[in-house]
Amino acid sequence: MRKENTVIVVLAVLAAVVAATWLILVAPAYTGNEINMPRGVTSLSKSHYDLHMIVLWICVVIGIGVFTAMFVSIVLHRKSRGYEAAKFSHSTTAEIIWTIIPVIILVALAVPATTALVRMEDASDAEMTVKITGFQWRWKYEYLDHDISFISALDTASNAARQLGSGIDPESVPNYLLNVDKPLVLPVGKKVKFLITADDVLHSWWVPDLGWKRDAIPGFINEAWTNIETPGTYRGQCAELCGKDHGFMPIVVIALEQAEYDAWVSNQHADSADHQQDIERLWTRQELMQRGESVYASSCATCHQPDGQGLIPAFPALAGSKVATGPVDLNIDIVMNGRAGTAMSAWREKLSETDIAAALTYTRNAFGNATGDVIQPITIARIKRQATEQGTAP
Ligand SMILES: [Cu+2]
Repeated sequence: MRKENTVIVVLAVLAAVVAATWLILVAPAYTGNEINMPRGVTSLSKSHYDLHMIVLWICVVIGIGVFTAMFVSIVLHRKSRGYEAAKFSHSTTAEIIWTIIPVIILVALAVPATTALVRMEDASDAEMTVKITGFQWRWKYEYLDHDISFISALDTASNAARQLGSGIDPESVPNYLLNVDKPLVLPVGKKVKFLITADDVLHSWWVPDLGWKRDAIPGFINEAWTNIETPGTYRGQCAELCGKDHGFMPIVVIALEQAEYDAWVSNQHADSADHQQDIERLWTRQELMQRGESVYASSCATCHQPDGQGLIPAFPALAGSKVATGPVDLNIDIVMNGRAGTAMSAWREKLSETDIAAALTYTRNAFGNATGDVIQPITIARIKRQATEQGTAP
């Protein structure tokens, strides 16, 4: 090769290497946006990251090789320099080489990839289990070993800012749309098994720092596991288009050291004793109206609208509605079990007994509805228990 040609080849290879390295390693530092996948905080996420980097660098090397060969051929062997196109139609040697080399690369990559997949699926020997249920549009977490269960929904600040015409600048809300009222709390250094399902439509539980996502499918239980190595707060969201508020069901995981986690568990048990007392005591109408107003704002107003006028025809008005001013039993049934064929979903598992009672009392006495009814949490608890005992609970 002439000296001038060698220089062109070397320059082309150098340019390709610099471009690839800049894109992968340097650009994110300038743009402030990580364009690569996160390394995460679990052994799974780290092994996925390493696997991803190996594949990426192999692709980079292949890309540099192919593009260098292509551009060098185009530049050096161009027609204006007197080159004539070759006339051969095929080359058995070349075909064997370009089949065998990719096969070797693919087989070599399949080994670590399969190992990672097998490890991901192995939830055996877990030290604790959390059942995750997706609802439109919130998550329910049940700690099967601790008798703790709660619903986790979009935080109030994000929820207020997302409403059309709220006048709140989303930029002013910390972790806008990535924050919840009650995060999933887990201990670090423990293998935690997840049983993931859904109660209405398909959802998908996804926290990038844990290194995987898993579909939540009604009538089906998917398994996954994690073992978080670093304490911290990790955010994610539902990753399956699940209806109109799909973008508003974030996930927050807080990983605590074992001692702090144990303290959190005791706190939860104390809270649940309080909840039980809340259900059993008799509430005044004013207390229920007050609580009902905030339950309505966070859970009902998106569809039925803050003024109770609804969005006809999909979401009927509650102001003056036959249901909200008619027989109490029917109203309770619709709120708890939903209404087939309409957008009204069942709230029995999505809200506590106290919140359902408060929301019902509120909607039957607000927006000009003046039934004077007071629905006690204990009534809702009794109906729920009866449905479970009779096996009529959906
Ligand atoms: Cu979802």
